Amino acid sequence: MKPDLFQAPDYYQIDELLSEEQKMVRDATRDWVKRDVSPIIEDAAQKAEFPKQLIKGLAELGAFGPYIPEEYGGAGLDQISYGLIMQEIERGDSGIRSTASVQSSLVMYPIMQYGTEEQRKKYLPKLATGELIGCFGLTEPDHGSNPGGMTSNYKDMGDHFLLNGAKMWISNAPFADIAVVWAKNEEGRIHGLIVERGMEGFSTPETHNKWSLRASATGELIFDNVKVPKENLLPNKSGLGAPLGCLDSARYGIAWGAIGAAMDCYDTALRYAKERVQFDKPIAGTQLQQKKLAEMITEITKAQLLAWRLGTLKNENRATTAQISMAKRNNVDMALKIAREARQILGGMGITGEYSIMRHMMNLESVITYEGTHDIHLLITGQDITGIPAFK
Ligand code: TGC
Ligand code: FAD
Repeated sequence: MKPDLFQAPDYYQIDELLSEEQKMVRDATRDWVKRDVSPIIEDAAQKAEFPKQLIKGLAELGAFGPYIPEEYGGAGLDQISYGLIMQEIERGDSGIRSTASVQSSLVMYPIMQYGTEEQRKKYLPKLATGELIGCFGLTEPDHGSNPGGMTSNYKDMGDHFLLNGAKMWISNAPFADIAVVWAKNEEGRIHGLIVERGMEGFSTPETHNKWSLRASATGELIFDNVKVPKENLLPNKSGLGAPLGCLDSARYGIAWGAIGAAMDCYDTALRYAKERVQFDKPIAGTQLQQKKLAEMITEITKAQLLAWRLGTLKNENRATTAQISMAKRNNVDMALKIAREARQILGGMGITGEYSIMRHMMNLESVITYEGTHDIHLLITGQDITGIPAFK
């Protein structure tokens, strides 16, 4: 892979909107990605292996629980810092950002928000240092966009719960130490349970042959009469709103993360277009390539402003589910379109692993599908503006 010469575009001086702390956190993550992720990520993706050696660095950056209070091992940062960390990590690779998103927003967040003080103290500090890695089991083979229809279930056996069912498409599942699993009780009410690797009847087979997110491990969670201790139930929220609340936090991070992937594609294509000579002049001097590059920087700038404003609302606890959903949909769609255009600017070179663009493009096909598909997010906005749900 070519050396990482990334220079971040900032067409509207958005840096001026950031605090010193936010810029410091962003720059530390940017340096780490350049030093530790860029040199190894293409090889990891080609081999379809999650690079576990990055876990320590992610933890040291504060990427595991950026906004979790320091007393539980988190970094105690604000929401814009969290977003900037996700942006920089996804500039390196969406799969690595996935690991950080899942750990922070889908594992630490529910334990923090819905767990007991004992659960917080037991799990959060170890998740923050990467000593424990978690995964989040919501999607099932027959219930993806409609998680409320889930059939995973648990029964009260007196001194423990008995869990049965299956989850699929679970990021980090093959090597996670714990899983936050959503299942229905005997009344059909959804609750979160912490399932630990090693519990009898719990297995996590890996999903192979992915053309996307190859540097992230994906798998199933199978529960065959798993005895879950009663103290592993997350007691403080139940119903579909509990997992959906976690998704708000993760989707917010993805809205920023996608900007990172788009910035990397744009920056690579701009540099290539200025260097690549055809018909005796750089292709950057042709009207067609300039149109592509001009549209890219315009869309990136709009996405940056959207994310920054959303982060400001989130810091004030005012961001709604529908606002977060719009930013996730818009920014991922933007990034995927930019990746496709950028790949064309590189001609044949665009399909090789010499450059990051094709990897970003393939990754973004998952990002536009997980945490709610593009269509589902259109319907969330549709419901918000009309008051009429069109899911069913
Ligand atoms: P609906 O009737 O709208 O809501 C059910 C209940 O939940 C409440 N609620 C919320 N509560 C808290 N926070 C939120 N954001 C909430 N949104 C809704 C709601 O008030 C209601 O409460 P109650 O008391 O009335 O019961 O639910 P619905 O069944 O109609 O579904 C709505 C829909 C389709 C939008 C939702 O199901 C959805 O978002 N589907 C998409 C599924 C999805 O995003 N799955 C993601 C799986 S995790 C993942 O992909 C991780 S990838 C990680 C990585 O690698 O980065
Ligand atoms: P489906 O729900 O079957 O949708 C298929 C198509 O139908 C889509 O185009 C969808 O938009 C459309 N559709 C569905 N309903 C409607 C409707 N009402 N109106 C119009 N169109 C509709 N899940 C987890 O729980 N944890 C994870 O860690 C996790 N990680 C993932 C990692 C990867 C790499 C991938 C690919 C997925 C992951 N997921 C995870 C699952 C992901 O959230 C689901 O794939 C996603 O929610 C869509 O569900 P589905 O794949 O079953 O598609």
